[in-house]
Amino acid sequence: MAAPSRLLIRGGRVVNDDFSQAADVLVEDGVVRALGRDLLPPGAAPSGLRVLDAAGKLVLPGGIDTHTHLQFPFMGSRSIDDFHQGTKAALAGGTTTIIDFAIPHKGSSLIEAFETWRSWADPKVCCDYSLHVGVTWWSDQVKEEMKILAQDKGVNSFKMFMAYKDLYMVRDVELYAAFSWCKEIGAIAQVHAENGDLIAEGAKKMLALGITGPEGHELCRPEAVEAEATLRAITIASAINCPLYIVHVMSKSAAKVIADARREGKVVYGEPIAACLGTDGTHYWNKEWHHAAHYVMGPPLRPDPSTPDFLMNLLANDDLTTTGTDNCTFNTCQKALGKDDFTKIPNGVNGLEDRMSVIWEKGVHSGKMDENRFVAVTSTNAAKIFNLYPRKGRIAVGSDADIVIWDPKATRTISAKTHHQAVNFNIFEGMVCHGVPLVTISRGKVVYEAGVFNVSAGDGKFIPRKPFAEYIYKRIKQRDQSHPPPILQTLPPQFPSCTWSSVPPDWLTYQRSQS
Ligand code: DUC
Ligand code: ZN
Ligand code: ZN
Repeated sequence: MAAPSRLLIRGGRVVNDDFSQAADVLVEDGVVRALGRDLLPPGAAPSGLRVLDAAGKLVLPGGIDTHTHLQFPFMGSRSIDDFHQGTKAALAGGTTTIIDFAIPHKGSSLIEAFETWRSWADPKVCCDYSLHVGVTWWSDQVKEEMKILAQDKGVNSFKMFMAYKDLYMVRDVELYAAFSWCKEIGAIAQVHAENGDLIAEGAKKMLALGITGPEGHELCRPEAVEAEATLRAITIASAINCPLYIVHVMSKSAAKVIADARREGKVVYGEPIAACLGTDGTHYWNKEWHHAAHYVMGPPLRPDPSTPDFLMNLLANDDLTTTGTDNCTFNTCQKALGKDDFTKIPNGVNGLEDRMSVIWEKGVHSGKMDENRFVAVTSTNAAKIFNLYPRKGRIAVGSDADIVIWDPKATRTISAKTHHQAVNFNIFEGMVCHGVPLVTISRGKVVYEAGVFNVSAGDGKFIPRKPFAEYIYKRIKQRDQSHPPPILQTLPPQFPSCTWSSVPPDWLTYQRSQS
């Protein structure tokens, strides 16, 4: 990337998650150098300083998409948006950081998967990126590699699948081991929460009934399948006081489980995605097969049309915390692998380019959340959970100059004909969104402006993340000191004023030997 120029973003309203202020922003060498009113005295700008007029506009931290799968080899295909086109499209939509997933096959090395994903992404990315790593099997090798990834490779989040039986799915005992180890090494455990056994049985049943189309995908994995796994994961995590992050919360039932757990004080975070906030699963019944197939993802979008509004309300009220996209796009010809059998339709939808606008339209323009909450759910909360804060997710002196000049009044109509992603379909087709990114700045460089890109493959950087993010681990550590894990809290009546640590371990054995 060419040396970042000096920029002055003048006259805008700078919006962070906690407050907004009228301020100029001075950017130098890729970071924010100064923030305040009238940073440039009247008169000509000094040479080497570019002034961007933001009068009447919002100046926001660049978006962080917590969940993408670019060029992901999956279900006999490879997602069509690669690290180049996908991240370029992200910038056009106001997203300046993505977190993708390196996912090893069962029995394979996590570190090799991580290095493979890096070799795909590093030469291609146009925006900054980081990697979560999948834990698809369990062994001493996996444990050791997780530790190396957390300590030396900048990975502080590991995802376990409760679905995709025989491919990625792990069992409860493996979840327990992986969660415990995540806590030990200071990572956050993530889960794809769906009951994989029930899905496998449900799919057989649908096919036996002759239901082979995309609607079978939802019918074989209804809401309860997601809600049950969500509750199970939370129960396992809270037995060991491990922080937990539920990716792609797609249903009202699963979101309620998370909201209840948070109200009980559990350290759990829920991530709805652009797709479930902006559209719904009624499309699975569309009479055009290809249309319906383009909405197939796991977990599915829900046919209950009140779902997007419901999830947005929970997001606005902090029952849900971050937003991603699960962007994993397949062209119509790739989706056609499942023409005669919905279980073979490659799972995945778009969202990377449109997430910010969809959330502005359905969240802020609708009046459910204000501009500060918008920033919280599109960047700041993710930066805090994944330990990127305040480098990312905030406009403050010293932060990376990842900034979007946002026009809250302008509108744009989403369409596959005009989007910048590779995929030939857009699940938000025709949606008119208020909230348009006019200028996107990535580490101090204007990379997208008025529809024109100024960025090359490889300009983005891998951003390592350290373990033990304070935002999540302060509470965890304190709880470990003050209480035993909840599963151990019910003490025998003989010890009304004891803690478990003061009960002799052989007490019960002794009592039984006496009776
Ligand atoms: N769900 C999808 O729809 N695609 C990729 C992986 C996943 O869990
Ligand atoms: Zn998933
Ligand atoms: Zn995913």
